Amino acid sequence: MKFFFSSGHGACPGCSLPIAVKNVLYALEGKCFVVNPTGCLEIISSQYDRSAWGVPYIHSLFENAAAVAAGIEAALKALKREDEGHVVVFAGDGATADIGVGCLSGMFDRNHDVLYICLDNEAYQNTGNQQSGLTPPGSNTTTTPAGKLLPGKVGKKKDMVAFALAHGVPYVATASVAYPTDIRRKVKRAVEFEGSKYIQIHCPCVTGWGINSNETIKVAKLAVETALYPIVEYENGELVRVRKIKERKPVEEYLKIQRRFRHLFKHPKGKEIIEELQRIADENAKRFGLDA
Ligand SMILES: Cc1ncc(C[n+]2csc(CCOP(=O)(O)OP(=O)(O)O)c2C)c(N)n1
Ligand SMILES: [Mg+2]
Repeated sequence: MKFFFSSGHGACPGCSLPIAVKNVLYALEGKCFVVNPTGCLEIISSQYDRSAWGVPYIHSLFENAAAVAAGIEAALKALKREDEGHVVVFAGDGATADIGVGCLSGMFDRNHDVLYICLDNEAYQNTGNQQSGLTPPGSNTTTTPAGKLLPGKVGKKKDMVAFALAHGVPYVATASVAYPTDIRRKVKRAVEFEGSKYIQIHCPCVTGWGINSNETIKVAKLAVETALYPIVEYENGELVRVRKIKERKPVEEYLKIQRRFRHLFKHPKGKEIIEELQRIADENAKRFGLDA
């Protein structure tokens, strides 16, 4: 395997981000221009004076990755250099669903030929686990601290797949670091589409989620096997494929091995939130036909 993202970067042991990035770059055979807003990935890979990137790379502001990518794509077209590679964004969930969402909407609306990858570790992890729009209900973060006042995050995980579909994005999918061959297949499929493509990859965070560094993949698998993180694929607005679940597991199995959810098993509101999460999983299973 040729490496487009080298070892020796600064990720925590067990971090899932390099797994996602390496598989995306591998699927593109390194033929791409990477845009990366501020976040963990940028910090672990591009600190002056060293870089883990074996492909052209630009660090954007937190909020404007989609605009920078759109500009690069337009420039490549104007220069008739679009054959040189795909424009790819790797952005965190905070950059995608909250702070960069305006630029992302503009990029989708203009349907720029850009592959936008959201690395969904379900909080602002680089700054120490603050809630984002993609943090799930009940999660303990520094801005939703579980205690007397709060049972962790109150509210929903934003549906960014629906957001992309509402913009008419031609290719939209979710994936997980637990299934790297699926990531590679989806990336290859995505770039067959002209226009914007959105892939949201579930990326467990060892420190923010409070898991053992050798349990990244186990936790990622459980998110899928409980139906809390449905793996879906849309082409031209139509659901074309889902990852079926052989024996769906109760959400407690996923929650109990993560420190961010530990309070739910003793907090007065915990039972209610676990039930809500189970309801979300059941609805996902029904809506996408996940049960095999
Ligand atoms: C405009 C702006 N606001 C806040 C920050 C501080 N900041 C840097 S990285 C980061 C968190 C990034 O979260 P996310 O996009 O989810 O990526 P992750 O680090 O979790 O991979 C924050 C809040 C910043 N750099 N710029
Ligand atoms: Mg994040």
